[in-house]
Amino acid sequence: MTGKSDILIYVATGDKKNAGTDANVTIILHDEAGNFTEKIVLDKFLRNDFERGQNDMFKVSRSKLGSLVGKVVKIELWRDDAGLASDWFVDSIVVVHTSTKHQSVFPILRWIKARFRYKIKHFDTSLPQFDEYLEQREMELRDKKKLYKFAQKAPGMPIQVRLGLFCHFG
Ligand SMILES: [Ca+2]
Ligand SMILES: [Ca+2]
Repeated sequence: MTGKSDILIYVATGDKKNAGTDANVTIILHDEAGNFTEKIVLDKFLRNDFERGQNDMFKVSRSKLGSLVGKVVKIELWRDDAGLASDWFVDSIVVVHTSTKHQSVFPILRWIKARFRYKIKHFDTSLPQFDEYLEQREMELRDKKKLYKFAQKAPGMPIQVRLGLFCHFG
């Protein structure tokens, strides 16, 4: 238990083409006892958040923490499709309790689609056969298949380049 304290959320957007977004991003934090926060909209006044290669920090006040008391072990994350090229590649999200300095690191390393609620566990270490987020995994698999079909049709591309397309979804 870490008690009630302010929380800082650090969001690192990937440093690759079109990684940045102007979409509206919302997050819910869960602790190990199953408590969770309100919906927290990640938006810093007068700042262009979530640009390519950028690290954005958001302070969450105690009033928004809902029932959350312990260490954050799971996050739910989603976005809308506001703005041009709203596709968003997230490298990582780190949640820090300001009182204890406890950090929870969530490596994301994937494209976040519009209006899908991603559930990501601390270090996302679950094995595929025990994955409780089957829908999410299936969606990512479908994307890979689509991409594979596209890659097969792309004429004159060396095989290494075609396989390289998969890296985004790794
Ligand atoms: Ca983008
Ligand atoms: Ca932006």
